[in-house]
Amino acid sequence: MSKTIIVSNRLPVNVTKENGKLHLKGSIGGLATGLGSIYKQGNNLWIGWPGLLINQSNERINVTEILKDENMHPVFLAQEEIKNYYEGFSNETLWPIFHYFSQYSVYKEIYWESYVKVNQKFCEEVINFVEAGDTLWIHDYQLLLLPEMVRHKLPDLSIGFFLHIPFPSYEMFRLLPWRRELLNGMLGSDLVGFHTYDDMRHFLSSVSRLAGFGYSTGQVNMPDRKVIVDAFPMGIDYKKYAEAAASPQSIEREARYRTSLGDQQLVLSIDRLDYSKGLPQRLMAFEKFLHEYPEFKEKVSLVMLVVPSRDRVTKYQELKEEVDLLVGRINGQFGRINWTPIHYFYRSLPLEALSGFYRMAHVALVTPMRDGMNLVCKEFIASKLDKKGVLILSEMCGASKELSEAILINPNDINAMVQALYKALTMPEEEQIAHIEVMQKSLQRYNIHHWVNMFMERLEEIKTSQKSLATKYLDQKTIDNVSMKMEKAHKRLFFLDYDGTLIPFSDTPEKAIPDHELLKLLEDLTDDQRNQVVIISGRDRKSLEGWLGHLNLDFIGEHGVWLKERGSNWRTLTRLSGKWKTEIRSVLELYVDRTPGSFIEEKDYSLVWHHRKVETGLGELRTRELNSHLNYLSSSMNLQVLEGDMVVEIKSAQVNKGRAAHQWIEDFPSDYIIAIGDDWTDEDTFKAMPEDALTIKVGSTSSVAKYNLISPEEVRQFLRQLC
Ligand code: GDG
Repeated sequence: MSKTIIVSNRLPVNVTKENGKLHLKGSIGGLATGLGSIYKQGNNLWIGWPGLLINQSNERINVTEILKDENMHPVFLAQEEIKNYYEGFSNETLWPIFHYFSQYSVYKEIYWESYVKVNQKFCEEVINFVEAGDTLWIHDYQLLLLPEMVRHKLPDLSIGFFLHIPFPSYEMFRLLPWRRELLNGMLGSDLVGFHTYDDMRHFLSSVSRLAGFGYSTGQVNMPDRKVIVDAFPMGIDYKKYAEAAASPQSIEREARYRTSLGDQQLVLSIDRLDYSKGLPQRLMAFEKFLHEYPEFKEKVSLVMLVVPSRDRVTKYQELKEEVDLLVGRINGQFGRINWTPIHYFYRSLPLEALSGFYRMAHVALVTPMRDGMNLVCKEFIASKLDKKGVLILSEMCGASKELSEAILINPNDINAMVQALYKALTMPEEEQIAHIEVMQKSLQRYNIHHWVNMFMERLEEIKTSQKSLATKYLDQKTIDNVSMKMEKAHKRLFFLDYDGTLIPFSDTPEKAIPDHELLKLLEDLTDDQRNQVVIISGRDRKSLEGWLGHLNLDFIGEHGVWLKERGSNWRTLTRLSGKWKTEIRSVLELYVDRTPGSFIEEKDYSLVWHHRKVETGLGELRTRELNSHLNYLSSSMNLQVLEGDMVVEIKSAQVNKGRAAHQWIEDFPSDYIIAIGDDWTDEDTFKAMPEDALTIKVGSTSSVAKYNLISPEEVRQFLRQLC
């Protein structure tokens, strides 16, 4: 039976050591709850670091045994790996860049080397457990290289990846010395998920600019497969927080806090200690608020819970000092015997305490500078059983895209935060209820279970479509079959497209010169007198003849305008006029002027605008403009506008490859036909083929062709076998 394996840096439990004895403590995190429905079932598994340095082999065996009963498997890290891979590359290199704090990012070769090594270590553990048909779901920035490493070993495995932190814009991401390796690592997945559309957009932009793979509608086109990229905003375990808020323990906690605090209004702030959370700015805003609205003195307090985190990293130690100083300054400045403006806790609290705070707070002040999603704000909303309360939320966190009923602020704008605090603390109850109600409905629906289901279903969908593609994949059995048919045929006809079929694409059209291997292959293929090989291409006559004219080939050039049998001259099927070119060329010139790097290629009966070397994004933009520009002109002039791979081609509507191929078949009867092409212009060729012809699409997109091969290399291998 196939299984699902979850992989993350940390396991959803904490292994602790007290008085020399090992203990297991379940994690309360949302991810653990959400994925609990998966990893706890059957022989499913969660692989990760248990969060503790364990060196002794007997202890390692012990931990492995304990975890086995919980469907978990540990990856043990050495001290130096914790330092360089985890604290180093993950938290001092990736974390700051991904949260737009590039000035804090440290680029050290030793960190990188350890990151690669530990990802490999994870890969080995995964490989030990994974079997054909399994599904792998990898989590977060500590394991960006893992998808590709596993893919390398198990090419057919279904691999999903989810990034919990923001994916930065290209301008940030490109700063990383190992940017390409990281992207390629992620692209080992079948599905890459982010919290928001913006993260997804940024990722795709980096992929196209740095890794050189094109994309369309959330799909990266790799040479051998497709990678789906999508947004899956993570939800919380809504029921758990609503139930916790209703529990006697939380109610009792609230009552206890209330007695100590009196009837002040409470503003709540809960985060891990992290510079991405905007703690100093938040404190400054509260300070300014007390200055500007002195009537709130003694009437409002800020409860600030800061959970210790990464305290061995210098930047975090500095931040801790800054927060301590600010809290001290504000309390010293405004505090009275009977009133403390800020109640500051630097520790972690149990869920019922957290829930008591959520219940009691009038306002939640969630103002990160950057945050992938932020779950605290969602938990606050779910805990508001009476629907009274106000959420002030930073625009810079993923949750702001869903919770538009909150008061949204820019965390760099201290004045906006001051005004937001005033608005929140004076908001009429009906308005509070109306806002909370809308947000609760949405959070109830888009909860953690929904998130898990959406991701897994999408991954399953991709797997199914890959399978159906695999059934069209030209496998060895079919090739043997084809060879037998070929053997019986006295006359065989080949229609072979050139660019993207026999040769990979290159920067400029003139660089796609046939290499020695290809020339030899075509020579061998045509050596057999029974084979007639027609190169059917959009290329002009001159290029085709110049590159391949010395071989025993036939040609259909310019998408079917020109035909040439071996030993004869070029001929056309119809009398065509090229008069239209003057007018269209002047339109294209305009686009060349406006688009550096683009150029026009002129063929006898068509014009092509190339934008392969144009800045990413600009080429696509100009293509859309050009298309709408040509729309009107082309219909009145009976022209066809073809959008190809980084090109727009304009040609007479009277010609296409299908028409020419059809004519060829009539003129040269044969017993067996093979047609291979990659482009959508080749679809016309496929359609023109008789029922018993073998049609092959190069690439993994849908086609009327009967079979698929993935790349020009595979086409060559196939033809070589036929030779
Ligand atoms: C990543 C991304 C993304 C906090 N203090 C205590 C405590 N917590 C719990 C909260 C909440 C969780 O920790 C914090 O969740 P966040 O979403 O804010 O952040 P992370 O989990 O650090 O980080 C983030 C998330 O992944 C999910 O994809 O949202 O953007 O950075 O659940 O309640 N829980 C208890 N005591 C505490 O003192 N019990």
